[in-house]
Amino acid sequence: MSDRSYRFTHAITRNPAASIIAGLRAVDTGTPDLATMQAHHADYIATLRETGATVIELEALEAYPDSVFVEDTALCLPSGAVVMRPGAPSRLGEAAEMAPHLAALYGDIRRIEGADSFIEGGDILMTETEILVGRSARTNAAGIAELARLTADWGEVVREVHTPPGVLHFKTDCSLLDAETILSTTRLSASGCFKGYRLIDVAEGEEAAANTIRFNDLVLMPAGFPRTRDRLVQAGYDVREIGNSECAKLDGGMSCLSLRFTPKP
Ligand code: CIR
Repeated sequence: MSDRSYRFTHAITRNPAASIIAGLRAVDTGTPDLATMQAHHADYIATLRETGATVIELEALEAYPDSVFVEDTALCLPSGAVVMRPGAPSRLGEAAEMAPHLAALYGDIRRIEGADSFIEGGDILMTETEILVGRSARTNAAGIAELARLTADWGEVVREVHTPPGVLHFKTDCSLLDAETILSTTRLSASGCFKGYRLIDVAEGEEAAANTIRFNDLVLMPAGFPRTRDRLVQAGYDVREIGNSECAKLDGGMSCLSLRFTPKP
């Protein structure tokens, strides 16, 4: 069995900028505190490194308040990387900033280029057998179709699904835990999009715990969701809780903070 969807040699992160206080958010629940966010971010990076992976830390980009959320800028696959075209106008330029860093590690870089195509990495869940992409306010049918075209000769199968209404990204509500298992909110799994996978539901009232990452032998999850943590521990996962209070004010979580991949030069 392959394990391309959760075993990686590398990750890329970007340090939070002071401009993070101007980051996008659906609901204003307070101004993020930069020092606390930096401390959480350092803990996140140390945990990724604990698995033996190489973590490339990029410098902060003041011009892009949301640039700490690097996941949205690209999709890294075993055969190559695809540079995204974010649907948030203030984030479009972040993808171009990421491209050279990926080009240094991958021999084959492709780009979503259609003027009407929008797609963000947060809407994409790679599993062992397919790439699920949720349509959302940031990701449209044209973006998904372009991704499918660009990756077909790499043997990738793209399946279009739906992000629940009012939810920022598809992966705000789900994460891959291993080759067969997905952690999901019930509002998302109720759509039937995970038929054939083993499902673990987040505890009721802990929907914000759905955005975790399986990275090598660890599962990184946001701190503060004890019932969901217990379910994951009971299921046998090696769980690490990371503070996420500041990123949560900007609708960000564990997956948003890194690109995870094994380069193919
Ligand atoms: C945004 O609204 O774009 C950022 N404030 C949060 C992005 C979170 N990214 C992700 O879920 N992949």
